[in-house]
Amino acid sequence: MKRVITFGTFDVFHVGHVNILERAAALGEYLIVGVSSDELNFSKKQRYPIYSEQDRVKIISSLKFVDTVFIEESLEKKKEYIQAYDADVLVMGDDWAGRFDWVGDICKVIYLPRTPSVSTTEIIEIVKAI
Ligand code: C2G
Repeated sequence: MKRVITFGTFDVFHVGHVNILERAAALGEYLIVGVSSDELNFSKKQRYPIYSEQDRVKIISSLKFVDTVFIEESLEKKKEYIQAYDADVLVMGDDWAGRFDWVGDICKVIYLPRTPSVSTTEIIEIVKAI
């Protein structure tokens, strides 16, 4: 059984998130998702997510093509997570292309094209302008 792992913040959940999770799930039989902690998001983007990590975990856990969800505390712990969850494939969107090639010695790494024209940042800007 091929086990796929992917990571993300998945804040203000949108169709681009659904698409990547669905495509990641289709690459194997079991999908594991690491949801970035609020603190990790702050360190990456200098702001806290709109939705708390508990709520983001609840949303991702409710999806029918997701099997296991955990909180990702650090980008540098990728290999530990891959080993702990026994993943065969790491999937990320191509905005991360090349950035996780360093785990390629323990699992396959695949970057999938992002869904165009939808992003959390853009949604926040649109809502702010209303
Ligand atoms: N994504 C996508 N299409 C979009 C928006 C996002 O395919 N229009 C994908 C991203 O490429 C990523 C996943 O959805 O693979 C989650 O995106 P984010 O929530 O923006 O995740 P990010 O903050 O980049 O965190 O360890 C890696 C990080 O935790 C990724």
